[in-house]
Amino acid sequence: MNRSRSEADFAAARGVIPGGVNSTVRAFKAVGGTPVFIREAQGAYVTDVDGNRYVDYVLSWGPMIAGHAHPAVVEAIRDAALRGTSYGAPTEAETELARRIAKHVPSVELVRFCSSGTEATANAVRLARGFTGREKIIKFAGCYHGCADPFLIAAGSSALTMGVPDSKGVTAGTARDTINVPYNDAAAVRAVFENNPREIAAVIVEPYVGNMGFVLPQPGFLNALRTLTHEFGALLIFDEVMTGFRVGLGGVQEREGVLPDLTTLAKVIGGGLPVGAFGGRAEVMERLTPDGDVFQAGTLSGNPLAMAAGIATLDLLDAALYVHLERLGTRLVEGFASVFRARGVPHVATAVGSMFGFFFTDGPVVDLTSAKRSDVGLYARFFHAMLDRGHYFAPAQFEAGFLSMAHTAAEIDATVAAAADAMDEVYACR
Ligand code: KE4
Repeated sequence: MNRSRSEADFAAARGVIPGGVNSTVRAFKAVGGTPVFIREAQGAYVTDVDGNRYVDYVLSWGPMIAGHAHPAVVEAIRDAALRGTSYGAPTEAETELARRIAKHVPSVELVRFCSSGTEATANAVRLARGFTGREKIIKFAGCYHGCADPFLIAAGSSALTMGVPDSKGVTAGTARDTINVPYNDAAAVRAVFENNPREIAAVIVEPYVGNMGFVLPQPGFLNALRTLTHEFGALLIFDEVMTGFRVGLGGVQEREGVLPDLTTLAKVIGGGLPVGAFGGRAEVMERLTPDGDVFQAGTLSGNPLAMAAGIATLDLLDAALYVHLERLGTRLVEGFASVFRARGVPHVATAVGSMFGFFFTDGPVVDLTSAKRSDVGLYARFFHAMLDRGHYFAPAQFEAGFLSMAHTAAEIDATVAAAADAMDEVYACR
């Protein structure tokens, strides 16, 4: 497949943008090769600058559940843009989108908008610290909450009391206040609470993980986090930036019946435009400025075009859609499983709502340690073999896959057929 223009574009971009990209994962470092530069996208497909067309399972890392350039979303953005693009003043559209989120997400009574998932999680942690008067947070190894300093922390040697920076530029002081524990390990969470009495402000978790590959909670894990945070006086934050309006209208918290104190959202609620949001119980949210004492601000928070795109997108979603998308996702992962099984390729594959994922390991994958046992070299070869056949997956093993309203059984079956051919190419040559 000729991608010479992407190669030229990448060289040009690197002359003026660090690494040639504006978000790290786009650089294809995890799979090698040159990132594909996109010219346009329609429905379930993206087209690169060389004119190659791909079935898109990245969907901008989640936002495009309506499919690319959905007419209703494009029209809503156009109508809004004709009335101006930003005012820095409140608008009715912000109230309209907030009402939709409060209606669908069970734990959300009040919601504040910002412009990215990182802003949402960073503000949610500040709010939890302000509300509890405590400073430390617990997060889970392999869960990603955006690129704010408190989250770029790895487990430290004294794993029960403090973390270590996971990026240059993050200070030891910041790392001291973030404690990493293994996902699905409620006992480790209890131990951290007992080792840090009355110091933990919040536990933040991806209730279904999309950032170490697609990994689900073990039965009872989310309930255990709810019980532990109540017992020790900390807030529970569900980071549903990726799962919100992805695994169902009410997210993981509705599917699992576990209500957090705060929820972070982004991606789908912006319909592809920059939006983040954090919301929860009124008692907590009312601590935000201007009425409360926990500061938050943002020039483009609640931007009218982003609100219009979000409202138009959410108004396309209903419960039946998620049943349909989960059927498509199941068709895909079962098709993959039959391809991999027929070739003796160790694998685990999962689909829930409009998300899916697969690992090349004989599983089970329950945390970062077990996820890292997967064959990332095989994933990279499979990724490129599929890309060359016109099927675009996440350019990294430790990500999730997504479906949209525009995907049909025809795309799924074509992808499964391509996977058989791709795996013959890459697995035979091991
Ligand atoms: P943003 O700041 O990228 O809008 O959101 C950060 C974030 C927070 N929480 C969760 C659960 C997330 O998945 C994300 C962002 N997801 C990545 C995909 N792994 C976005 C892709 C990228 O970084 O370019």
